[in-house]
Amino acid sequence: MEPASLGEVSTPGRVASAGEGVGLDELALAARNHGLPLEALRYEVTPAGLHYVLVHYDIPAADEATWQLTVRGRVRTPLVLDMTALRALPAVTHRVTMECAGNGRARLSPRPVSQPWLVEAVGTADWTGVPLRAVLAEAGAEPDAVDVVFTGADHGVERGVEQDYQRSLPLPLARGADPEVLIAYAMNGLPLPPQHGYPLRLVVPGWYGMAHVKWLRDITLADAPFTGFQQVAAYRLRQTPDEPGEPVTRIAPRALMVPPGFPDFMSRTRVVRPGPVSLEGRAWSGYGRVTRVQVSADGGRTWTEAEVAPRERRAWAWQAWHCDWTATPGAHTLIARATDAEGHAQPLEQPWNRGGFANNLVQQVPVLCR
Ligand SMILES: Nc1nc2c(c(=O)[nH]1)N[C@H]1C(S)=C(S)[C@@H](COP(=O)(O)O)O[C@H]1N2
Ligand SMILES: [Mo]
Repeated sequence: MEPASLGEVSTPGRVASAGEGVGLDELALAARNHGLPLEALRYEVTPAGLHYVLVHYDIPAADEATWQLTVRGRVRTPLVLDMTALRALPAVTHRVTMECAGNGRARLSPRPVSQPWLVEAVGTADWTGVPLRAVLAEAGAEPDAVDVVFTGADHGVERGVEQDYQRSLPLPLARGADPEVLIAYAMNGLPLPPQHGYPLRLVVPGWYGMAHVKWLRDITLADAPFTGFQQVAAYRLRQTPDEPGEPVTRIAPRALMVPPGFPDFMSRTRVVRPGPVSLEGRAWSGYGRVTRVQVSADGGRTWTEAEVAPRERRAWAWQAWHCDWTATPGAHTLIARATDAEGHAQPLEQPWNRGGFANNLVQQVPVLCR
């Protein structure tokens, strides 16, 4: 469980000094990894090309004709599955909202230096594939298996540690039915696009993006908790570099608004006309249903309850919301705030940690009415 067992010592992530702007290294990441254009919140299912993308290393070369998924480790029957074998198994489709754990990072102060997301690292897709539990049942877990390690075909160096992208899930979650983890080969009814994991990826409904391993090539059952880089060095909530920290897991609640009116090119400030404005958006939480979305037009002094669409049981997609606002001439800041069935609500002050994870500060939308 010690980060030292990585075999290679990782250097801590960097935190920007006071007043230091986003650097060219961060711009290079931001130019490769794109967010959801917020006006695309209009779509219940995000068109694949508008879904956010986050790739740590390179998109690997992949060919579904020769792709193999191995299942090994603490199993009774090791498996080698090609795409034909996987497609022959009963398929299911789940609509899942996925969000990067670093969403919101760029607004933190001091800023953790990494992919500088504002609020747009989210998307919802219909993922089709085979339930992970069906494949695990076919392989048969040995009684001492506790953790399931997923390996992608991409390879790189991160904070000094050379690695394949790997993450694990505890066995009970991996073979659970709610959420049902998928080995997905289709997104919105078509083969996965290269950037989203072609030809195979994991989908872990309700969990932040890092768990959804793309370009999935191996599943290994282990008799001890996995201590790889992405599990114990990255994706931990820490205040200092040397504490072990808590693991990043499920998605904290968030509401986002379809930007009203039209934008100013550089500032993105919204311009609306005086009179009634219909505000709408989406809200989600990895802890269950969103029960409440509130909107403020006066910086959080007074709140209006938005109408929130219901969510099906065992569904892991965002819910639509809307409310009406009467715009008066002048500058305004609109704020949207979600609360879920477990009572988690978006904070009005942002939670800081060294990785800049799970910052679900309420969204603030500057609007000029004229
Ligand atoms: N193999 C592999 N899987 C990966 C990643 C990666 O870099 N390599 N990035 C993870 C992270 S941090 C996120 S947020 C999601 C992003 O998925 P998307 O690009 O399909 O939106 O993929 C996850 N799965
Ligand atoms: Mo991410």
